[in-house]
Parts: sequence; C-alpha cells; structure tokens
Amino acid sequence: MIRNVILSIVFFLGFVRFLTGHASGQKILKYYGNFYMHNTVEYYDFNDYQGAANGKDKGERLLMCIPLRNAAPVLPLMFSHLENLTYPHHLIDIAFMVSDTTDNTKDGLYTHLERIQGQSKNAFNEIMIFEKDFGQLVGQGVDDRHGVHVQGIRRKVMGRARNWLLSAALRPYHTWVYWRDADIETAPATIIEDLMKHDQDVIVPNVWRPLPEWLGGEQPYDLNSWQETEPALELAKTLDEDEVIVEGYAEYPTWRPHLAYLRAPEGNPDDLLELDGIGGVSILARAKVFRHGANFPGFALWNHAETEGFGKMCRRMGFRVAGLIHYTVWHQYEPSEDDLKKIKEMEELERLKALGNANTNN
Ligand SMILES: Nc1nc2c(ncn2[C@@H]2O[C@H](COP(=O)(O)OP(=O)(O)O)[C@@H](O)[C@H]2O)c(=O)[nH]1
Ligand SMILES: [Mg+2]
Repeated sequence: MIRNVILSIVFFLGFVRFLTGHASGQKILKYYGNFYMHNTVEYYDFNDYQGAANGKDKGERLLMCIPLRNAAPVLPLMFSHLENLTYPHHLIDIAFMVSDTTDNTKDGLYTHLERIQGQSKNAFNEIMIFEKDFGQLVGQGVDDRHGVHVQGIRRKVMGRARNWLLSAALRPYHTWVYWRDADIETAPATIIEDLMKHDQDVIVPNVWRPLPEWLGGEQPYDLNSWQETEPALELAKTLDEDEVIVEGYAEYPTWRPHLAYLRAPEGNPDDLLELDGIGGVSILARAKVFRHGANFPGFALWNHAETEGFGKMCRRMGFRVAGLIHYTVWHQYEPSEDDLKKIKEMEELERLKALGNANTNN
C-alpha cells in the first residue's frame, strides 16, 4: 500500500516535471489542440489575422513602416506625431529603414527612442531599425528630388527599400501595415483608426502641403494617387519598358483624375474614391495583401514603380484600393531654390521699406 502511494507520488511529480520543464530546464508552455508543445514551436492560424475594420477594439497588432533618408531635421516633428497616435501603442511595432544617409538620422532615432520607449505608458511594443544603402544617386534636396527625369530612378530605389523593410519586419501576428513618411507637417492622431474603419485592403488619405501666403496658401502635394485612364494606357504603349510615367508633368499627358485635385475643404471626410495608383506618404494596407505577394516594384512595371506600381498590382490581384477625397494629411513645405530666392528678395524689400520709413520719420 505505502509502496503504491510512493510510486503514485513519484509518477505524479514526474508528470508535473514533464509538463513544466525538460532536463534542459526549458518550459513547456503551450497547448495546441490535443498537444502540449515546446515553447520553441509556434502556431498561427492565418484565418485569425485577416485585418478587421475595428482592429483597435479587437486588439489587432499593426506594423508601422517608415523609410528614412537624411531625415534628421524632421525627426522631432515625426516623433511628436507618433507619440500622439491614438491606436494603442502596445499594439504597434515600428520598423525603420535608414538608407543612403549622410546626416545623423540614426543618432536622432536612438535619442528619441530612448526617451519614448523608456516611458512605460506610451511606449510602442517593439522597434526595429534596419540600415541598407541602395546607392540612391538622386540628391535628397527638394529641387533634386522633384525633377521629371530623376523620378523613375528615385522611385525604383525607394521601391526596393520598402520591400526590404517589409520583408524583414512583417510577423505572422500583424494584421495591418501602416506606411508613413517622416516629413509630415500635420496628420490626425486618429489616422490609423480613421483609415481602418473603411474596410479597404489598401487606403490612403489626400495629401496636400501648406504654402506661404504669397504662393497661394496651400497646394495639392501627392499626385501619385489617381485613377487609370485610356489615354494613359495608350501613352504607356509608346514608352520604353523601363520608363516610369510621372504624374503632373507635361511630358506625360495621362489625363488621370488625381485624388488631390478632387478635395473640397468642407467635403465629407468619409467620401471614398476607388484608385489605381497610390502615393506613399500614408498608406494603410491589410498585411494579407503583402502575404499574397503584392510589393513595391523596384523596376518599371506597366511603366510604374514603387507605390504607384503597388496600387496597380493590388487592383490586378483583386484587392480593394481607395483614397479618402476630403480627409487630409499635410506634407511639410520645403522651399525650392526659387522660393528661397524670392523670400530673400522680399526680406530685402521689407528691410529697405523699414529703412525708408525710418528716414522719413527722422
Ligand atoms: N530608405 C529610404 N528612405 C528614403 C529614400 N528617399 C526618401 N526616403 C524617405 O522616404 C520618405 C519619403 O521620401 P521623400 O523624399 O519625402 O518623398 P517625396 O515627399 O515624395 O518627395 C521620407 O520619410 C524619406 O526620409 C531612400 O532612398 N531610401
Ligand atoms: Mg516627403
């Protein structure tokens, strides 16, 4: 009898030890179906990671991707926007890709992240910083970037940077991916939820930029969000396979309706427009879009690259791609060389006027 009791206790302790640890000391923590599994074994049913329109209420995990190049001057503003995001920070992982950078972007990142991640309340779940140079030959100044002839080169490199970033950072538990540029002046803090609620596979806001009063006060910024047209498809047939069509330039008469030009300041912020090409300033996409194989072409696909190629590819794959016509994100205003000259002239004029006034008063 006593022998049986002792044997039972030994057996029971052995079973408990089997459940809670190996000889190596590692624990068996997980239970899948009828099986206890070692904690190095992970299981995900992708049916549970589709991306819900009310992802916030469902506690869905989101990956935020931010490409960076010589972005040190805009980091303080970028981080103030990130800190204000109302999507719960513990559900957000952020991944940065720093490329072809000659300023102290990386040091700036570390400084801001040390502070933000040190706060137990506002910290994001996980931060990943990747670095890879792609040999971007086009300068990062506003005039360098926006010439028609450099757009193709620039967009192809950007496409590659985005693909490397996403492939390194996307985890099976992410249901949504939010792409965000660093150089945004203002954006609603609720933007993730605001985009998500529309239940699209890929969705972008309208993107404008503020201007000084003497330049008109404001202007559409992102012309990469558009609907396809017959003239543009005909134009594409006449172009070299590697050439990238650039919107907003006389060289490429596409006659495409642009999301940017349809905006009305008092318009309903929930109005949607189905899109083919999209811009990259602020894109919310279901993670499954990428799992299906959509990407940002780092080459000319149908005479488009990067985000415009991505939008067209998503449509071709049967995903829903849309833009919010009257919901606006404001891109930073960077004065061009011409603007700087004009600003200097105006300052000089002001100075002379003040001098004239002072002399008259004397
Ligand atoms: N990784 C990487 N990021 C880039 C590159 N060029 C620009 N960026 C970043 O990508 C975002 C958009 O770039 P930006 O030059 O502002 O584009 P634009 O506003 O369309 O002219 C910003 O966050 C930049 O810092 C690049 O070659 N590689
Ligand atoms: Mg920009």
